[in-house]
Amino acid sequence: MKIPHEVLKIIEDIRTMRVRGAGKIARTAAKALIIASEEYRGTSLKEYLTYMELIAERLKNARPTAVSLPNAVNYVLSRLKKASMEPSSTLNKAKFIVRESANDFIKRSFEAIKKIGEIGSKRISDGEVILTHCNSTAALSVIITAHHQGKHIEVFATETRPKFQGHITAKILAKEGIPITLIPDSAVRYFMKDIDKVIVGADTVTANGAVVNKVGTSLIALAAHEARVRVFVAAETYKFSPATVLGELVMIEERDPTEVVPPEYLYENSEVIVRNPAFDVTPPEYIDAIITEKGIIPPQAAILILEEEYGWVLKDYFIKELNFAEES
Ligand code: RUB
Repeated sequence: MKIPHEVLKIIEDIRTMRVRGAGKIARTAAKALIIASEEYRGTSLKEYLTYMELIAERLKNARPTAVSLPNAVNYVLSRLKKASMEPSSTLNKAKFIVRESANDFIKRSFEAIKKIGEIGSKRISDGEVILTHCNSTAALSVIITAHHQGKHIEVFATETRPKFQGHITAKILAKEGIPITLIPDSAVRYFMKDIDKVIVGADTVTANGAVVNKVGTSLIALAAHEARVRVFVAAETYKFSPATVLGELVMIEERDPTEVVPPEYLYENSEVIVRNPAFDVTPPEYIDAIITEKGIIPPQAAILILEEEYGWVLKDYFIKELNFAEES
């Protein structure tokens, strides 16, 4: 079965980071499922389901760390599978379910970001200086909402090597009229004395409340902890990872070394190993609160969000594990 060109392009855009940021990756994957579904030209529901599962797998493997990606894909696929098990199911109905649930995911995602802005901005006081890392739509929603409420805030943004997503953040905030200072990542501890709060986004939140976000986040949290500066994470509930409830680890993406040094450097210094992890893990002890669209929670309460949002998925996991244990 052929994967449509447009869907292959989306997978490539996610892999090469033309589409980036956990939320946008998730929404784009949902959109790709709609395109794939509409492009299916066959007449067999069974074949269509196999085709959609193949596309879902390819999308999920485009980048490994942000759980928002498999969560978005599973949101659509689980609804598709459930509907297609009904005796009255048809290919047209199945296509309708994909379109409806993918659009529903995208709509909920935007609503969550807005709500996070409303909830999180209440934690920002007039006159505060905020530090942010990388480029997170959820974290920016908090900052920009506080600014729109008339609070006079100032922001420090890290450059975020090696891909410089901090430059995007600085540009967005400057356009909003928020005083913004761009600093090298390595200057975070130097400036921490001037910071009132750290606000970052998340790619994945684990069951024990650890936050996986752009590499460097854990160092910032460490410096903030030392200076008694509070650390807030803005994360929609689809960034919580159900698999981690069973102890599954989050895979940290390592990208090409040529994002860190030019190819000539690698060629001329073949004995030098250059590594480029894209994310790191901040333990819950270094996080004061996670701002979700459902409210603000201490990181240790991540499991409650997982139970509420993914209880049914977890039940499936547990049944599979139980069957496996009985069989072996
Ligand atoms: C982006 C990054 C962001 C989170 C949250 O990494 O780490 O902080 O994805 O972003 P990359 P958002 O640039 O490698 O994708 O709040 O926009 O979902």
